[in-house]
Amino acid sequence: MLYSIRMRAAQGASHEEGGRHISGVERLVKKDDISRLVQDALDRAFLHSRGRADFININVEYIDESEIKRVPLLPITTIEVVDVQDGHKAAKNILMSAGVALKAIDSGFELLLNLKDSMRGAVIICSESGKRLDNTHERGIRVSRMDVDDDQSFTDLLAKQKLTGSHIREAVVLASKVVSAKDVVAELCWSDDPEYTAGYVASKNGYIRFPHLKPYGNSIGGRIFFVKPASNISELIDYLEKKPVLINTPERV
Ligand code: WAQ
Ligand code: MG
Repeated sequence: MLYSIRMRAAQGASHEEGGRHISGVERLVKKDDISRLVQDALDRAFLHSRGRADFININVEYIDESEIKRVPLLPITTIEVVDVQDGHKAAKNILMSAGVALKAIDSGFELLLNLKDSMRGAVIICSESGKRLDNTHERGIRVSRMDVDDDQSFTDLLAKQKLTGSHIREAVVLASKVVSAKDVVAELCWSDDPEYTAGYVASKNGYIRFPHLKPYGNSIGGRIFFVKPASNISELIDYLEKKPVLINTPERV
């Protein structure tokens, strides 16, 4: 039996009342793990580098096993870049090779670089025209109800590539769900944690990370989902927010 745990923390007011987004958690876990992971989520909300959380919303919800979809974990590659400028250039090239038009790449970067503060969710953009297609304004789409099928084999797989920490774990899980949606062409992301400068481009080709997509100390991050023209946006949002998805790590060799 699995349960979805979702946490979102805000400062100044609740998210609904315009509070500043601090942090969030999305997990699918066994019943025995709920109390430990709810505690972890609370600790994260209270100890976050983006600031003090005043409003914490934690939601625990039963998931019907028959609803769960399984999708493969994306393979991970790191492209070494020397600085943010180099990182942006490399990320743009990868987006282009994933099939995103230059116009759309430019509007995705422009949108993220002009944010006044981080949103709590992602923006959907047409991969050809670059037009924003969701109408969630400053809220964004929050991808929820996903996790890895087997924590230990995921940890082992990451350790083999000398990758550790919660940022990458959560990002690879989220990206694996996002690119499993049929209308998604690619995702662009960088962290909103001031000390975390890495970001990635994900597509059906894999999860490609860049150590520098944002200057150190900057707490504005975000996510763009580039989708096919004529995508069914409400169906896509429903899949990303609601569909429970477990990410399968590859068989051990
Ligand atoms: N659904 C949609 N958008 C989200 C979600 C979600 N569940 N969680 C976060 N976001 C958006 C939101 O706008 C955040 O401000 C932004 O993404 C960044 O979120 O080393 O840490 O959780 O390979 O800060 C990527 C590189 C780290 C990891 C990403 O994102 C690596 C990261 P953060
Ligand atoms: Mg963050």
